[in-house]
Amino acid sequence: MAMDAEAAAGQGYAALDPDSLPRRLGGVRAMADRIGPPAEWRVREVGDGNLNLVFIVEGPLGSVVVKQALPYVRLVGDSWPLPLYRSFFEYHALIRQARRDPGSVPEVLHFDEAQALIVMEHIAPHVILRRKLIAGERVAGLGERLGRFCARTAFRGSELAMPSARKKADVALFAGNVEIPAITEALVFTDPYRPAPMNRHTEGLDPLVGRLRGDAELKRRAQRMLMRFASNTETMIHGDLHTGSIMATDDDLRVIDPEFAQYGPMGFDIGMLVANLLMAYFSQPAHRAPDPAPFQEWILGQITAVFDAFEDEFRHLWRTERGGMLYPAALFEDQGQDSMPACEALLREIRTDALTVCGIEMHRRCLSLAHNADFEDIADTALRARLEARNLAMGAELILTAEALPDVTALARSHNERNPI
Ligand code: SR1
Ligand code: MG
Repeated sequence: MAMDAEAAAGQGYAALDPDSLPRRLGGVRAMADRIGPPAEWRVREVGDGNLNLVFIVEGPLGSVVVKQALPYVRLVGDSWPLPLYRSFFEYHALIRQARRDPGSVPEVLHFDEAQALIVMEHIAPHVILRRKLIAGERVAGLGERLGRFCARTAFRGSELAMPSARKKADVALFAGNVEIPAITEALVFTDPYRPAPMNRHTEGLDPLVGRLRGDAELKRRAQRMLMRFASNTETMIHGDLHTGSIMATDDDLRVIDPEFAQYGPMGFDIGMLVANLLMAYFSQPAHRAPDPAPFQEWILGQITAVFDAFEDEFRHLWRTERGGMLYPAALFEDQGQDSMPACEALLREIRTDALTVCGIEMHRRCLSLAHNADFEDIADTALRARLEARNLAMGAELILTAEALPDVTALARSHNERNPI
């Protein structure tokens, strides 16, 4: 069981800094073995996320990353306390993801629960995918690799594949992660649709924001999705799979930062991922002028690949690894019946959830607390508002039409031509 922040404080939790790190972690065998003697370590703090400290530690033999949770939200400050135990869940999520999709996440070298820190493989020369997309850099096989990751983690973390007792024990373990999902429950699903204290949006968007908040059907659907997010434990989800949670080179990638992991709906991760690819798409006119179209089309191709790879891999796992209590062969193949229509029906439900989550994530990144650099880096606020408005309008259409499974890329092209403000 994860210890809470107070218990950890009782065991001497203290935030690291570049000076104290070699002294305090010098005795960690896994680090010295990997990078060499502590006396020769060089330490840089590189965290630019919303929550944690992240250090790159280099020695004569190599480098590692040390990620340490802070007892508050870094983005906001110590007025918003946050349990250190998120590091425990990140550790448990990383080792599960490594089993369910080998090679997809950094290798964990050491975990210290009381210090809320994980020492892991330094993924280099990879950079944060969001930065590559803003810079117009392609990643070969991006959508296919991420679609497969989502399918493997979704399928193998569910009772389609896992023994029921083990899955239920895991659900119980992750149910201890309360405050972190609460961030998503508020910032993602609820705050965009009300004037919450920490919200902000670009000047010029008021009329559109008013229309979204005035749409009771839209809010009903967002709340229905929240109910499924909070109570449907289909599989272990990453929980925060945006383009800042992926590190990439031109032909390789790793998924990082699963501290928001919980058991939840299978469509959640692909929905959030596709939303962030769409925000990269809609922001391109500001980053790639005068001709954003070629890179925008490449992004849309990756979105198609995410869905295709997810569904192809899911079908493959359905045929080859369906050993859990759900949809057993005893009910289908053993009685001479094809189970693939059941698989296709499930995939349609997953896609409906994904499209709904996608629309909600497109809203929260422009209206709630944590915005995306894709739009935030646009200094011209009139241009930013115009591009964010396209994104907001498409998000609303996705939420309202998800059950009809609209063609995401056609919808994106169409909204890219409109000016809703
Ligand atoms: C207060 S945390 C804000 C956001 O940062 C994380 O990466 C999650 O996306 C969260 O919603
Ligand atoms: Mg993160």
